[in-house]
Amino acid sequence: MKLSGILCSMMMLFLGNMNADAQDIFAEQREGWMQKALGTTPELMHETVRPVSVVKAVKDDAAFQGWRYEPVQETVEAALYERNFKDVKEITLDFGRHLTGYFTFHTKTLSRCQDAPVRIKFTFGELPAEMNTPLDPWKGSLSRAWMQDETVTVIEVDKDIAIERRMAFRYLKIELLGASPDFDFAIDDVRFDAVSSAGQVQTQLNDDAPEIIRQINDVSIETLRECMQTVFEDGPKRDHRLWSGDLYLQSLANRYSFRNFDLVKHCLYLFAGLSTDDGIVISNIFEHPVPHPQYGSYCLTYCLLWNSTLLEYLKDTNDMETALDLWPVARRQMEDAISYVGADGIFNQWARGSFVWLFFDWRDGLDVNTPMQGATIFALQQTYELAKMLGKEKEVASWPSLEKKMRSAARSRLYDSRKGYFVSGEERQISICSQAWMIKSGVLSAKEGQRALKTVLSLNESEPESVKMPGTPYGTHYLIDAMLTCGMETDARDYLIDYWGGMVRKGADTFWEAYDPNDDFLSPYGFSPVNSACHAWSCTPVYFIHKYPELFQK
Ligand code: RAM
Repeated sequence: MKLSGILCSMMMLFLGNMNADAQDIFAEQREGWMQKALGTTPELMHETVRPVSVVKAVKDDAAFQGWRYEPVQETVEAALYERNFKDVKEITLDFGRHLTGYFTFHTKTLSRCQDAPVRIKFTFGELPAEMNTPLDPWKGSLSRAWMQDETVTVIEVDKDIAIERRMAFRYLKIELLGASPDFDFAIDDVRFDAVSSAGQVQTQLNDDAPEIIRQINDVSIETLRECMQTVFEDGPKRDHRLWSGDLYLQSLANRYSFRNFDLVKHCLYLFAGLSTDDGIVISNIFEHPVPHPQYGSYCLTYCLLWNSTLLEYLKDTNDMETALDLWPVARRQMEDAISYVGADGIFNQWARGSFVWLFFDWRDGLDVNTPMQGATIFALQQTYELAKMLGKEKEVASWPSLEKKMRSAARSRLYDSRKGYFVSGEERQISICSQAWMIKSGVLSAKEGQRALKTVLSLNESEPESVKMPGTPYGTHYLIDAMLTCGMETDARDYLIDYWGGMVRKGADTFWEAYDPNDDFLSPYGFSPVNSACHAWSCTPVYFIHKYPELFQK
């Protein structure tokens, strides 16, 4: 049996264990999908990278999260490789850019003879503050183990030692925890095997593109490159896995950068192969030890974005064979969403009596009822468009009238026509998210959309407490998208430059998972060091900049 066959059988065992009695609606297709997923696993490209400088941490209130690094004069050779590490004790190296991969170092005896092991602590980090904030006692709501500090006991010097765990970082702190008084040694030949499947960028900016746009474009590309591993990962530091909502945005950014559509295909097939017995695409997937979903992570917004990813993939590649093969999965996601829509044409999160996760942004307290009405309408349009491209519209003939009904229900039940914006939930919450998804789904005309966004954004200026703004580049992506959809081109450009450019000005060389210009320490997980500073869903400026060259590149 080939390796892929063995993996496939192991995977079937995993899935089989999940729900032994349920009937698997995709039983006949599943193995074929999984084979196609495994058959499109990309090769990683390797590059050996060495540190470019020694740096010292500076506490600075003006710097992002209060810390920055300054290079010191001495070279890495002089400061580390040629010096007794018992004198060095602690050093921080800058590798010059964000890297993902595997670390190796060498130690050498300088005098006398090793008579005891040596203990060294290595701390890898993406951001200066992450490197300089005490981690313990741990305050985060996610695992402490995401932090990249490792202690190595060197039993034998004069050898290469590799740290097995994959790291994502720019800075590396090395500290001596214990050594013998009876011999001297140095750490030398510190190196990093950087990996990515992205390859070469296939697009270029106009020569006269403004400098800030060039910088934002470059940082977007670096972010995506680092997240392109054997799947489109959400973040190489955290969570190391494939999320379908992130995949949608990555596939758009990929179109205008690496154009690596095989990786999109690989990911689409993984989701299909690992769907539940009743055909639901699970929100996220781990690759190791064998591909498996995060069981139970049912996020309907992400199921629907899988459909949009398939549609975009088809438009990018004309690969009808794949799209036809995966069409039943797309139809199933849509049918599942439709089961939440009441006779009144309103999406009801509790229609089935059990919890369904509807993710739009990590902003605390965001009401998702109205955004979900918009997202469902948008998904109906997108999945119907896919059906038409595949000649399958007869199978879904009832969708256009449902879409119409949902649009008019949205207007009559959720829109405050006097104030000119959408509200959400019993508390009539005002959010960017509600306006963005109602504009994306075409429920508001361009003129109405402009009024809604302008009113809500100006409310945010005068009474910030009354408006839920996105707290991540993910939610902000849909705001820019909505602005462009309803003809607010200049606002979209200014907002993008202000928001993503704000990260660049604060030193980002990859874009961050969470960002609020007014709160450097915002974290969905209760502690900012565990945020991912190179995050897939933040890479979409490259998409906007290239899709609208007249607007962004002049
Ligand atoms: C986090 C990750 C990921 C996102 C989910 C919803 O765990 O940041 O990117 O898609 O949340």
